Amino acid sequence: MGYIRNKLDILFVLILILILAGLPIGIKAYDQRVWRDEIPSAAKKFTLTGHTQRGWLLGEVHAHDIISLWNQNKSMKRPVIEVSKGDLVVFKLKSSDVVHGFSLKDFGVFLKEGIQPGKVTQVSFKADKVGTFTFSCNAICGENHQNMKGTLVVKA
Ligand SMILES: [Cu+2]
Repeated sequence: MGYIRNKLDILFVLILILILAGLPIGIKAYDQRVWRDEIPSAAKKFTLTGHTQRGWLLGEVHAHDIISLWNQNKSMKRPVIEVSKGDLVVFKLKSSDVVHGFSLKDFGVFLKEGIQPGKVTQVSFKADKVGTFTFSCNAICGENHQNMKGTLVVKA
């Protein structure tokens, strides 16, 4: 009987190892599938990181960047993003400090919930009209909140 028990124990451990090893692989596969389903590869993707002193920063911002950003002059940046008419545009929105918001009313984008630090909020829309449009932060985030803006240019 003791012999069978040991065999069952080994089996149990093997199953446990399989689950532990398989879980991350499964999660990764699931993420990739969701990602692929949601965003066609032809979409124009941009990452915007909100910063209370510097406004919208194009791209990822890392911890060491934030420290140097605080030490630089406090002028707000206003990024300009260019796309073409008909593009599917995806913004990955992040925050480097406090809760920010995002609004691009010309394309019906208006976040009701804020962009939490450490999380990614994604918005997408079809750039179906030509022109120059302004996006902004729609969550009161500090003294420079009103200046936290950027420009989207949709070319013909
Ligand atoms: Cu903000």
